[in-house]
Amino acid sequence: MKTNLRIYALCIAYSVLSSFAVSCDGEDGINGTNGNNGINSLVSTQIESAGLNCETGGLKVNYGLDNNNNGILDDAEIQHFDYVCNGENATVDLDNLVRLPLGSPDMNVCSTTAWYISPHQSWHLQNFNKHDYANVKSILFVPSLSTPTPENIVTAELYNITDNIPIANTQLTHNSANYVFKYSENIYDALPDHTITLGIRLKNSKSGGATCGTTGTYSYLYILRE
Ligand SMILES: [Ca+2]
Repeated sequence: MKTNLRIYALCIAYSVLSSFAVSCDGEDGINGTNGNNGINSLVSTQIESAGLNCETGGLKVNYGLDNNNNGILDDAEIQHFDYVCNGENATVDLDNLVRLPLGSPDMNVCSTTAWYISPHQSWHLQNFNKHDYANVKSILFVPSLSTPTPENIVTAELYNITDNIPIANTQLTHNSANYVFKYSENIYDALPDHTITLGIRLKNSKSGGATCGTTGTYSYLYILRE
């Protein structure tokens, strides 16, 4: 049994190192009969966009056992994961990070599940054009979010006020009273080529009572340059 476990552990280690799925057969039993086949260990990878986990993007590598033997590492089978980030050893070069303020000061949306966006100009980012910035590697939507009602989920979305449409792939959620920064994926391609005014819109998952979602004092558009 210990030998089987050692072989099995070696199989997992091998599969992790090689990034391939491998089949780990059990060792022959004492009486010459084959042991039970082990469960395949699988590795899957997915692209990780630039953000909180990888400043400049990279890969998310998932590890686990194929418990239902379908040859696929299903979500429920993922036992642990690592991030392999591009330029992992590089330090963040703040000289190449432009932080444009959005939604400052705070916006407080209470007792409504409908989208709300502030009508005030000072809560918006005026005259933004992504082509005004040279050597852009990625652009991230980084709102600060909080909700004091634990069962409520607040959703923030970056909104193109000029054209009256949301920016794709920018919905971010939070359900704690702690103010935290949330990071979108790279939205460079989702931003239009012309000059626009951008704002944050908010909604709650629950209505009534003291249900509120709010942005913090600072929310940003991050522009990361080469
Ligand atoms: Ca499976």
